[in-house]
Amino acid sequence: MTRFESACEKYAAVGVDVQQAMETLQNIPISLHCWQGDDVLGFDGADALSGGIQTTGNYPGRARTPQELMADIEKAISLMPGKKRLNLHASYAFLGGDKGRLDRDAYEPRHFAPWVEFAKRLGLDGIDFNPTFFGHPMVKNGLTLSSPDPEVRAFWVRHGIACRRIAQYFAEEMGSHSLVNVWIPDGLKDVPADRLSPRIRLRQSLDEIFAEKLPGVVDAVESKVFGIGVESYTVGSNEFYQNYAATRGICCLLDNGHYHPTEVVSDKIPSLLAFHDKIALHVTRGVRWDSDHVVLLEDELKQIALEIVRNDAVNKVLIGLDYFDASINRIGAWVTGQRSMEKALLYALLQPHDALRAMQDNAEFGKLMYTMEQQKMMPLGDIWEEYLRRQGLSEDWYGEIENYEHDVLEKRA
Ligand code: RNT
Ligand code: ZN
Repeated sequence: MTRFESACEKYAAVGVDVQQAMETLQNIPISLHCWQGDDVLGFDGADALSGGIQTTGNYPGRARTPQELMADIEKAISLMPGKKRLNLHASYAFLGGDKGRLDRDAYEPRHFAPWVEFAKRLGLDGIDFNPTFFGHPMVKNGLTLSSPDPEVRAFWVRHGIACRRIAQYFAEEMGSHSLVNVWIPDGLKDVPADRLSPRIRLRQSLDEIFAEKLPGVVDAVESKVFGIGVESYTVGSNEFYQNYAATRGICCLLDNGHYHPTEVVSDKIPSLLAFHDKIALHVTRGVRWDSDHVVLLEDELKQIALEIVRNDAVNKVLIGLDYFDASINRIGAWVTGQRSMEKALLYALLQPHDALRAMQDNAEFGKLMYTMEQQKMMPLGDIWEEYLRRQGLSEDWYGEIENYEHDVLEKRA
């Protein structure tokens, strides 16, 4: 008997169908953030990151052109199991002759045509999109959609509108929805005199951006608790966006690096599922001040996956990754994070949820605790290796990263 067969028996004994779990996992799309490859700079002119987010490190081999970024994404994807989507930012436009001529409020679908071609060639499930409200001179005093300056606000509203149209084009081309996620850096370093007016202006700006009905677009808003240099006040707070999303019938995007340290996204998922038929995630790992470390298979990640799986929400929770590490091989970082998410989902898919729920309902709490602890010692790794093997992959992948570093990245001096 192979290790896999023996593992299947153990899972069968607790009522878990391993084949079914592997099949489900292979069909859960994970949206892959393009910005891990170039330290979130994009290709439309920014030379530094701004807006309270920061990459640290200068590991050699950062992608400097769209072509390099595509090659790196392709390499990363070749080592990732499961179904993948591509998550782009507006700053990754192919501007060609329009560089310096057209600004972000005038980007068009054609500036993203090479990405569509790329995503189709790689057989990706769809393309998600993000307006880029940072790294640009029209961010005035750290503000965009909540600015008191009507010109600043109008510029960024036009950007939001343009981005939703680009996303509609992605949806039509790819035959799959496009999630458009609005995150803005707006906030203040120190104590505000007025916390309400910026929020009223943000509400108004968002209403203008979302006015057009676009059937392929799934709109989302992403809250944050604070950013570097924006410590005292964030306009787009959790309460602001949850109320906004609920009243406008759009989606909340939960980034698990964006909450107070003892708040957990795993508990927010079922709270929102009681009211929303879709939720979006930015899966990341917060470490002290940084909200964007590479995703690892940690307890909270497992809890997030459990809430998705046990609530039958695999089609309701749109999973995207959001982290950026410039201090290690960037492609390896991409793969480690994506595989961690896959492992967490597999862990969650291999649990006897009906039996566990019955124990809770019957108030058999001691037995529930005992059974949940048992799950932690099950032979997950044997199933994972078989899952990889069926997709022509294995756990032994870092050599490929080292070769690519040697053959490609080191030549980008
Ligand atoms: C920033 C947000 C946002 C960005 C990306 C680049 O705190 O998490 O999602 O990380 O849009
Ligand atoms: Zn995020």
